[in-house]
Amino acid sequence: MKTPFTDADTEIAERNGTRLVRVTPRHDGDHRAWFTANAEALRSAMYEHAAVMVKGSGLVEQAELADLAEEIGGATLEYNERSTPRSRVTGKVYTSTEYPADQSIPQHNESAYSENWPHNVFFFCALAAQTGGETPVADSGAVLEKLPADLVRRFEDKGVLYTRTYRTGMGLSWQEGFQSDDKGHVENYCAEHGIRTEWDGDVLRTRQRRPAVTVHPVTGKKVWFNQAHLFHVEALPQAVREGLLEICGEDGLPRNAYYGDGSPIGAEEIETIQGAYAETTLAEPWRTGDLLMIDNILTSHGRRPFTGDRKVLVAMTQRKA
Ligand SMILES: O=C(O)CCC(=O)C(=O)O
Repeated sequence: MKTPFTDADTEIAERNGTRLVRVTPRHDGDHRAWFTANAEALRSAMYEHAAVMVKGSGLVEQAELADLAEEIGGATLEYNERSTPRSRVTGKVYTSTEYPADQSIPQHNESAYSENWPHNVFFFCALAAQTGGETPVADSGAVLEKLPADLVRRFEDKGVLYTRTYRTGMGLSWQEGFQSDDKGHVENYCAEHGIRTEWDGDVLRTRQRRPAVTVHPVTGKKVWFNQAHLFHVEALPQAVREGLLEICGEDGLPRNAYYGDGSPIGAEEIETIQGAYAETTLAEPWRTGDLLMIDNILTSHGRRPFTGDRKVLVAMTQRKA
């Protein structure tokens, strides 16, 4: 470990290029003092290993998650330009994505479809599920290395075109997606962020082109950083996919992804990407009170299905200058 932790036991879990550092603090009850003393070590462990889980963090208050995230990461961010349902808990602390317990959430770098993605993501387990419910991580550089060079080259050259149709009752409405009831506000936001818009009454279609691969500004590491495999219609279970295509047509799907020039991404390419994630994903069980922190460029996250009640909160931050 380049920057050693003080008053802590550390172990490193590893799977095919993904590493997660488990840190168990040893202190006399003052968890905030422990975090302050270890802030630099936690930051550098995220650069070195990408994912860090502090077991038994001592956090109890929901608002404290934002304070800790600001101390270790940077300024906390609002969840704007949403693609999944989350609720604000307090300030800039949100629930993690509220999808049904029996579903998995595929690995993704948070908001990689947007220009406004967070640099760090902090997940706090306020209540661990009875079974399952892990938040798996996968190293974005390891995913890139697993992918065939010709596929990476195509994606790198063309980027990804994300298409969305916001309508009430099917996926997110534009009001929820953009957190505003004002079409003018949405238009301005989209114009500022290179998003093309098309209105049909209260239905909004958007198209935005983003890179598929990026380079970490601090470590210089080149990584796979996009959500093509999650937006693509092939990511849906067959029955849902067929139903949606029948009702909305390809142009009206709540979400879809193409190559940046508008040409189709094949189903087998999506399968190859899903396979690279599957090979590199590491799932650490949650215990109530654990805190997972990741560098959002270097590490993707997802969610495993679960039973029982589960509450995971999230705070997203910029990078400390
Ligand atoms: O609930 C979790 O563990 C993570 C869910 C997720 O992928 C997200 O909120 O982006």
